[in-house]
Amino acid sequence: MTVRRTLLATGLAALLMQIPLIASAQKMVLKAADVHPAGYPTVMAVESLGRKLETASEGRLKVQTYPGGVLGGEKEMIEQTQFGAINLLRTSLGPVGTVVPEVNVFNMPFVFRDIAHMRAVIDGSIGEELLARISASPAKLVAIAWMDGGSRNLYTKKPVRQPADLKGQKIRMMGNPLFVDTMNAMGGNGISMGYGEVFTALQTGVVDGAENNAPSYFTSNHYSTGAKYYTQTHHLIIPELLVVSKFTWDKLSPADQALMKKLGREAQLEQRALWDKAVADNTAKLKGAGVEFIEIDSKAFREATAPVRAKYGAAHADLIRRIEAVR
Ligand code: GTR
Repeated sequence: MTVRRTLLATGLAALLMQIPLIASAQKMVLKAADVHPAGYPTVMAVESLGRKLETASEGRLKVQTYPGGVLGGEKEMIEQTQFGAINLLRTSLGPVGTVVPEVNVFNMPFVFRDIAHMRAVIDGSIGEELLARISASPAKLVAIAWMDGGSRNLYTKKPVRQPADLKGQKIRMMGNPLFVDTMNAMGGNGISMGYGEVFTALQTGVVDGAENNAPSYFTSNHYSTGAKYYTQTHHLIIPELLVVSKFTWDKLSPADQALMKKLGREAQLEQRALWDKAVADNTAKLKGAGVEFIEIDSKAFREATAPVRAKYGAAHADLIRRIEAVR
């Protein structure tokens, strides 16, 4: 009896071991997209993930990166990822809020105390939970990692120190009504527009300003359009996301899926180191190019945006309390 059981168990174990072997025969070149140019921290972290994936899968799985928004704006890239034309996408969480509304909690103005708080949240159980919620949503995106997007600050052609200074100013925001509401509450007129259109819009005066972190502000050359007053509002601290198309994910064996998750987590930490360096480098370059960093107490902007947090946070009071409790 015991011998039979052992034999059976051994047979079963052998069979189970076969499954990943058969399924992992999948060969694929993953198309990875990003709006940022080559050399940007997110692009470099995904390239590194690609090299590791190729080695670990003995060449079966490769990543081909398409940086610089060559495959479209972020909104279009999210759509392409949803139906599998893009396999791996690094995107801001901002526009993802339009397809997975529950992540908008992370997109609310002043929801995180500072960058350290945001990092503690995304690295911990709440971060894991939100990744799982995105993956479980009907959006057809499997979220495997977070990345750092620093804090977003205003850049305008006239100096801004308080909400009243934004009166009548058209400020470009990312495509999600939450951000237009945020800018309107901050005192300006929020205009939703794709990242790739902002440079010309600033140049031609279609908008008077925009908002972003230092690496984006610098690499997009937006600072060279006359929008050279950079007010340190830190109004949005939005993490970035690495997602795999659900169509692609379902073709991967469980072992390959686990590998992707592991490498995603490593990319999250690698990107962070690259990010901190990019923020320091790009801040110095912006200052060198004549950008004026305006240091302010952002309290007035925080208070002005309370109705936005009330509107978008109402359904997530418990989650917000848990975010606040993270130290
Ligand atoms: C950047 C972010 C991009 C894109 C861009 C924007 O900070 O990394 O993914 O969302 O902002 O403002 O559109």
